[in-house]
Amino acid sequence: MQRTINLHSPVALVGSIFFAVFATGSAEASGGKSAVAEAKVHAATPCPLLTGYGAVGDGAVRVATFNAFLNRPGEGDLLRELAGRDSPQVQAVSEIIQRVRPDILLLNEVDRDREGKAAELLQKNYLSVAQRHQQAIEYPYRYFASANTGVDSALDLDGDGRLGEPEDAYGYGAFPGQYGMLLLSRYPIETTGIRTFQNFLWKDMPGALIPVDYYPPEAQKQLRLSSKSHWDIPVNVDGEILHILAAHPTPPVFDGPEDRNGRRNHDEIRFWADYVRGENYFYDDQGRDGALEMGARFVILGDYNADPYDGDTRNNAIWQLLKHPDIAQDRPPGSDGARRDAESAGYVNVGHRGNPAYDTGDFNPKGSGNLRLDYVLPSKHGITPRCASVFWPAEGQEGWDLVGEGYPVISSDHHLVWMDLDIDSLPRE
Ligand SMILES: [Ca+2]
Ligand SMILES: [Ca+2]
Ligand SMILES: [Ca+2]
Ligand SMILES: [Ca+2]
Repeated sequence: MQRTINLHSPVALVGSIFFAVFATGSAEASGGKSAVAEAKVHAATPCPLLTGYGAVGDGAVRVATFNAFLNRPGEGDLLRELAGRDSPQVQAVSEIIQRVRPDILLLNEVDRDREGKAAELLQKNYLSVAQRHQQAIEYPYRYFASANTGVDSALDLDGDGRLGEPEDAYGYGAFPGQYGMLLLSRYPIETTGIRTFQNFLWKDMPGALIPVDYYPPEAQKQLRLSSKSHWDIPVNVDGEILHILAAHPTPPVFDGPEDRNGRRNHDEIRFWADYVRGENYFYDDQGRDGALEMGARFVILGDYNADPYDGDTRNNAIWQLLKHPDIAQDRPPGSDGARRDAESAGYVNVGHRGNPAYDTGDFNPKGSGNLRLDYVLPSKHGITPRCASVFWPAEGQEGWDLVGEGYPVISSDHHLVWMDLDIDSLPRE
């Protein structure tokens, strides 16, 4: 239906290169006719002419994050859908991945079944299958683990007198693993070094923003910080370790004046800020204490449900990362498609303070409007960021049929964000 544009090589190749340059270049020239001015923030370095999709070259590692909308209403629904090869939405998601060709990719909102079979089926029936005229892509390494979503707390967390609802789980969800996370990698994962923080208690973060007048004392003792999980996954890139720090903090909305979700979103983001700073309060699900080793190389990935300027976060929560002294991020990835989508959709987008070229989520213009929610944030240490972009083609550009106006959803309501990184050697102790 929507998937009608079929460009063949070499036209497709030229189109891809043109788009990569065009998208990042126009993000740099922000504003235009848009009502938003954010002149002080520069766009990410545009990709060099011959570094279009799938042509990283020169040993750079392409790292990406994508909230892929692979969540379904019922337990087992996604598995049934992935058992075939003909879901138009999963095909569109897979084509985007095949076009961008990340080496390391975090997917948010993938329902995790108890055996983690969805990851196998996604690889076998979609990513290993060439979508339209793209090349198949293989991820020999992956990490897919449990999340707090849908895990019942046995408490009435939303205080409505009913137990066992999605709102009463440790993370909002209708069944365990709904809206889970999946890491895919072409480089080996150092499995013995993986740390997860699914069970870390919110109260154990010093100065936690738990709304103490809202939650009864027994709930405060039991609440977990992470709405899904927080993962520290060491990936071995040709002998150099890159820590992938993955999370998906709760949206700061769907709450009341106590702002319980806004407070949790803030602290879920704070978790990484403190972790890379070397604070000492952490303990993981594997029984080890402590923060990230000082001087380690890392990239923070995921949908953080927090725009730097707009939306409903508490105390502009994402600035805990965007202004962090150990994180290299002053040039956001952008796209021409995001800028033009905000212009054509209008409504609340017109009043947004953030540069629309940096938005990654395409939402109801009469609701939240488009927001920048998805992040690839590398450490200053041991990494040189090269170029970056958001897969959001504008109308008329190649690939627009994979994203469209945003509603109805063709691939996802979020867009894939990617960045090419040079891995620099670290001094050996
Ligand atoms: Ca309830
Ligand atoms: Ca709120
Ligand atoms: Ca916006
Ligand atoms: Ca839209």
